[in-house]
Amino acid sequence: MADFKDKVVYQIYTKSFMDSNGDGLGDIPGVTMRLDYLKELGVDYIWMTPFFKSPLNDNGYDVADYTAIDPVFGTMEDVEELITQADQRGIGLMFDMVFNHTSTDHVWFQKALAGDREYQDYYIFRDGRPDTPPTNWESKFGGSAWEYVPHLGKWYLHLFDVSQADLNWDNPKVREELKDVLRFWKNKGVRGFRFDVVNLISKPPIFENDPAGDGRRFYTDGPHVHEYIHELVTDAGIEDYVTVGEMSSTTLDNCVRYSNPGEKELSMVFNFHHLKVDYKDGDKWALMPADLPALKNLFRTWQEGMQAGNGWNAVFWCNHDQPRSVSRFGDEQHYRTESAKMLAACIHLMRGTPYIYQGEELGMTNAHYTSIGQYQDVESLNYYRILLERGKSEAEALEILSRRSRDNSRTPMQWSSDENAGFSSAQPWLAPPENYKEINVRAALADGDSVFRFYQKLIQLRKQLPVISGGKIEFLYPYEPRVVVYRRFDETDELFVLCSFAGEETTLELPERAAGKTLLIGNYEAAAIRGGKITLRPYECVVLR
Ligand code: TEU
Repeated sequence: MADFKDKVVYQIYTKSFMDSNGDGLGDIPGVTMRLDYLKELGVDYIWMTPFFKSPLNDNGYDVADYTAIDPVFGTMEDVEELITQADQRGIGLMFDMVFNHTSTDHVWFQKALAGDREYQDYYIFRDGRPDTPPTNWESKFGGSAWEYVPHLGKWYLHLFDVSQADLNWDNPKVREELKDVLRFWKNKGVRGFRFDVVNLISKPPIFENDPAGDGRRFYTDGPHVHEYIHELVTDAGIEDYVTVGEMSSTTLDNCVRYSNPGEKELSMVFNFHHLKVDYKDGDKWALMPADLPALKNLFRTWQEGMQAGNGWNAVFWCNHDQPRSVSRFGDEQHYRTESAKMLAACIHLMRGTPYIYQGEELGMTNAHYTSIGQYQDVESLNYYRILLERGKSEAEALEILSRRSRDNSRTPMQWSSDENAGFSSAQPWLAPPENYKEINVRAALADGDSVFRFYQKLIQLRKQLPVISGGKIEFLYPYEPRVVVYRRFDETDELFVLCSFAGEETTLELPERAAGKTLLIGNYEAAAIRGGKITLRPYECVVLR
């Protein structure tokens, strides 16, 4: 079994990491060019977002051929070279498998459209009239989750974009096809897999309207999901690989099952509940300040719950679908580096495998776009239109996008203060924020106290102290609203982690057992401990040992 508990994964959004051929788009040789940087950071795996053949309506999450490389990103030889070069640096590649749906450009779907009944059963088609979709389910990108095909007299299901048709996992031929995809990449030397929205693959036997919601309660963590994941992993022979499932709107009980080693499903899971504490009434596109007590409670529930069930969390703040964490949960204006470091310590010392999203190790910020023309993301463009239809003004809709758009984390990696942030010799497909002149890799490597150096230390600590990767966790001070406090412990070691999410000083009683312990790592000079109390400065993190 590949060990992953003391490992750290770095996520690369391939389209925005490094452009090697001057077309303004990130590519595979660009990643190979930057491997020494990732080696210096100290990461063990690189998760690359999809670069397979795709029309790129959803930037590669609309796959038209799972075992072919889209020319925009490079060639199969480039992929083989990357795998070799990464391996020489002790870094494993984790590829992103989008198995809930394919692009409607996929040959399977094209055959289905041409009337081939065998391939129609690869997808979820339902006979119907053009004015009545089979259910009232909604796409996660807005609008109906069904699209009518007049010449077939049928609807097909798409939980995401209309160009992303959901696969029929109840069809054993589909499952066999996808096992072959895993075997193909396994034989190429890939050492890990991320499974995109894998908890949506099992649809209910009967499709019915959802009078109270968008239909997700019918297909999320569906009836055969555990059986199908177990079958996929064991038949493809990847039970010993590092695997992570993206679990949309899931439950703790299911995530224990998905990641408990006895189930032989996945190594670990992403859940997103902690990234919805600033969704007003659960609506991503309705703004409200982050509910910090709710955040603390979610951390405690999931960390202690997964521990109790012997499950395993992927711990993260950001990815290619989320706004930048320092802009969302920190204070990028007044305490950017302090809050970036605090956010890092908060999750890197928890029980789980940490994921660093490209640029997070620099404290990169949201895009700060001011016009709709700057946005590219299909979900954001759909919701801009929907927000206007709901009566929001253009200014209100742009304010919401500036806080919630997935483009916030998809701006080019900021390598230097050179033109285009050193990402490309051409105009990048998405504009970097102006702050790339100050926030970039070259500056970070030259600064011994940079956010980058802080991440390096956290990664080193994970390798040095078994209590971090293998110790137990207990959350403390549940009623302290703005400071996350937890204890990590095993038979021989004990850490206390205190992370303030407040923009001003906060003082609290030091945990009794922490008395006499010394500062292991922090983002201010020294911890202000006096008379059994600790005063935390704005966004201060203190780790005592
Ligand atoms: O994301 C699943 C998903 O629901 C995301 O779209 C995200 O949670 C949502 O945008 C938040 O509002 C996966 C991929 O990570 C995402 O990039 C893809 O667009 C999506 O699946 C479809 O493949």
